[in-house]
Amino acid sequence: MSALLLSDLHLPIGPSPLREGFARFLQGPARQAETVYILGDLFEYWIGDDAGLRDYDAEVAALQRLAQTGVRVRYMHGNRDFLAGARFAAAAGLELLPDPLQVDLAGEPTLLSHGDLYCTDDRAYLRWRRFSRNPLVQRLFGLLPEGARRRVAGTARSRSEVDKSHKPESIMDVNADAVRNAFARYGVTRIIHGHTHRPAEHDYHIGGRACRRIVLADWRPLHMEYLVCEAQGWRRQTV
Ligand code: LP5
Ligand code: MN
Repeated sequence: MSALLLSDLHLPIGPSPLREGFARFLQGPARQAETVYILGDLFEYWIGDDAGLRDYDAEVAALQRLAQTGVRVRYMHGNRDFLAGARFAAAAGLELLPDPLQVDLAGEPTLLSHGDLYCTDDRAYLRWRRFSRNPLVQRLFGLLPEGARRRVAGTARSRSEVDKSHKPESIMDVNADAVRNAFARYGVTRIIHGHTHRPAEHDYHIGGRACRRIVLADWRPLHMEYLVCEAQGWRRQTV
């Protein structure tokens, strides 16, 4: 049996080829898998389960239908949808995961992560991450009316796009030492992550072990890709 992994779909609210593609994925290849891992940034942004469950009711229902077929759905937060909570997990029939998560994937010790944790050169982002993941900040944000939360999310999205346009590309990728430290700390031979939107494979030699970092592809209307991991190996597949 196989595990399918995907991330960074950034599904928008409203009609989109990306949402159609995800629906095809859930009704098709996902049903042949043992486990589906969604490694963050499934949604454009998530401002709370109250709004999110309405904004993405079709995806939540389709995930629940997939879970009811016996496929295990496991979900890791990204930097856009870290507010997806217990109500979302219950409605979608999925399990929320810590980041990172060590798993045995088709017989290989593997570390799964959204990937932003390894972007340690991006100090401004790490400051934002610390602030936005602060439980008190999240609790205060959750007390705002939905409209105010949407405005804050819109401001954060706009500010992010502006800030990214001024940053050197290099600092928005993972830091090599952070990656090497993760391989050594967890004793895995494979890391799979998203976030950077730089799909590729990177080979390392750490502690006498051949290691590989596989970066998942962000979804574009003309290229909607997921990873298949099975006993025979791994491959990239498109919907
Ligand atoms: O997201 P992306 O791919 O464009 O860029 C990311 C980093 N940016 C972010 C910010 C998100 O896009 C914001 C949307 C999430 C909304 C969730 C709800 C709001 C919760 C509020 C508090 C609980 O993650 C970007 C990285 C890039 O990846 C590459 O790694 O560089 O990081 C930045 O650009 C950091 C910016 O410098 C700061 C951006 C946020 C500024 C917030 C101002 C709004 C005031 C909020 C007050 C509550
Ligand atoms: Mn991301």
